[in-house]
Amino acid sequence: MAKPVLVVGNKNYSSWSLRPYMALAMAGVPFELKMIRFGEPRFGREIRKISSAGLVPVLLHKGQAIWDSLAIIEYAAETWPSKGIWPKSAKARALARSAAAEIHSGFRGLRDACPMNLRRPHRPLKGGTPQAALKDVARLEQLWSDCRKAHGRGGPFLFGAFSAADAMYAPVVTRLETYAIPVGKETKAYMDAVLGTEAFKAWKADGLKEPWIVPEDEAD
Ligand SMILES: N[C@@H](CCC(=O)N[C@@H](CS)C(=O)NCC(=O)O)C(=O)O
Repeated sequence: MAKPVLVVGNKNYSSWSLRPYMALAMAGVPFELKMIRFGEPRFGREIRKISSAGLVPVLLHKGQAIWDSLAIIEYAAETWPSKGIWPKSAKARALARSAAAEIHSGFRGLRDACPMNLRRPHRPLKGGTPQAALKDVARLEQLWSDCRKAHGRGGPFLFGAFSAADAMYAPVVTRLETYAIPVGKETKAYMDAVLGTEAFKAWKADGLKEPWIVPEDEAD
């Protein structure tokens, strides 16, 4: 059967693309990647040929286009149930889904001030980290600690083994590192676990080779 194709944007910048990539790659689902570059007219034309939403990521599978990072992850969890994309226990799964939904629709303060930009030198924003972003970081640390306390035994990730919740938070982890935002020891250990995965390292290595600059995602 043909492998699914995950259509993504520039690896250096596309935080939404990184999420389903991490979920599929860490679960061991075989898939191909196709990249459509931001910032040129071809992007709009190409992406609209496969999805009327006009945004990446999109998963192409069995003649269908599934768009939106969280919808792709849910589709993958249903399509490859043995891969353990969500945690096994119903209690952990409910918390993981809440955490995933929270990042999907929230944390605007941090996301707006600190766009994902893997090649940016690791240093704080010149004007300092805005209050709204710091408030989001405090919430992140609380949430991650709650998940780890309740379900983190057996591995370094939010629910022990890597799950969709970690995939959804992977771009935020990169932002904490890139913008040198101070965090506690527990948070740092979690960040190291995500940044140390082979899947993330491979994505980042490709991202660092990309020569293209997207000015709106370059924050000083
Ligand atoms: N909520 C969507 C957001 C997708 C999104 O905003 N994608 C951005 C890239 S990270 C995009 O395609 N931008 C291109 C554009 O706006 O033209 C998801 O979860 O997939």
